[in-house]
Amino acid sequence: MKTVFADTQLLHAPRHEISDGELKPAVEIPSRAEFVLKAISDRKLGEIIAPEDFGLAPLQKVHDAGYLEFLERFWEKWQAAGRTSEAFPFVWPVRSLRADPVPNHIDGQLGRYSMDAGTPLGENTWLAAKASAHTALAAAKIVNEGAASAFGLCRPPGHHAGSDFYGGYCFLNNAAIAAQWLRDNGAERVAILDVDCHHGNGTQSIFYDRSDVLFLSIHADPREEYPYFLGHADETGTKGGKGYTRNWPLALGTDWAGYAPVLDEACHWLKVFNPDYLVVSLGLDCFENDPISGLKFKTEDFSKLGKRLAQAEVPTVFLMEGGYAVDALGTNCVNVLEAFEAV
Ligand code: OKP
Ligand code: ZN
Repeated sequence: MKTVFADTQLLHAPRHEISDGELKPAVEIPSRAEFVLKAISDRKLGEIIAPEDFGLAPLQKVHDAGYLEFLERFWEKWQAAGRTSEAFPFVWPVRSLRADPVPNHIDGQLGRYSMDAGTPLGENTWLAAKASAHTALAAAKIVNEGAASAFGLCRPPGHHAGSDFYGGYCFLNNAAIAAQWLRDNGAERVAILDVDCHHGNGTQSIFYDRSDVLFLSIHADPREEYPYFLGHADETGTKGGKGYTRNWPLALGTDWAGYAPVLDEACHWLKVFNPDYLVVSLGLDCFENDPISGLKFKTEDFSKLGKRLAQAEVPTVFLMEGGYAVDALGTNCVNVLEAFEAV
């Protein structure tokens, strides 16, 4: 299986995040990608290639123009305001407050275009996020050209980012951008299966009223786990998209034995939908030793996941999302990909 990765993705190197009432060391860090790259070459998964430049058009099909401009201009405005460190928002247009007009002040813009204070935005975030999206697009293109699968080593991740907001370490929704690009390049139906431990709220919201992109997500119950405000079982789509979103919130502590039947159910709906392509939002944070998540996969369970996904027999684009147990990240990731190819 080919892997796509751009060195530019390493330039987003956050120092801290706001967590547990403290400024703690950031966990979504460049070494995540480096550990995965090492496992890919150690285990000879296949060639690692850099993405071509897809420009902004495929990003603009998913994201709000004002939001993209905010990301692109952020650092310049931040510096003009005399700030030198990475940024965190601290005020949001919740309920009774107005999201529009978009404020002129950079502190107002940070709140208008974000969902949490746990996602540092820095000097090179835009460049790295854009490269991560281009990595997703290049992986989609490989599969669109006839390969059975490809892996986009996306980092920063994407599934929490909505059309006009960032959060959960995500800035551009790589999976949504790839799915939309496949739709625009010949596919009639694209399915997205999100197996990250956290609900992919951004991806869900982008496709919530559409029937051409199926969104399936298995994750820790949002009553107990980030992102807390989306991902419940009764969210199934709206308008023409009714029935084209499905969520399986799981109890904290769920292991492979509890997960496997749910995955079978998701694969059943995948089969019913009969997509041209499958995009897997591949979070590796269901791992039992992950520092920030509540599910209990063992290392060998990631191989079972890869094997089960292969049985769907759909051309598949894997895009990395979360996973923060860095020393095990490469092994767990390649376990999925290698088992998928072995079927
Ligand atoms: C992103 B992805 C823990 C803070 C957790 C947010 C988690 C974002 C997960 N004290 N902050 O889905 O892996
Ligand atoms: Zn996650």
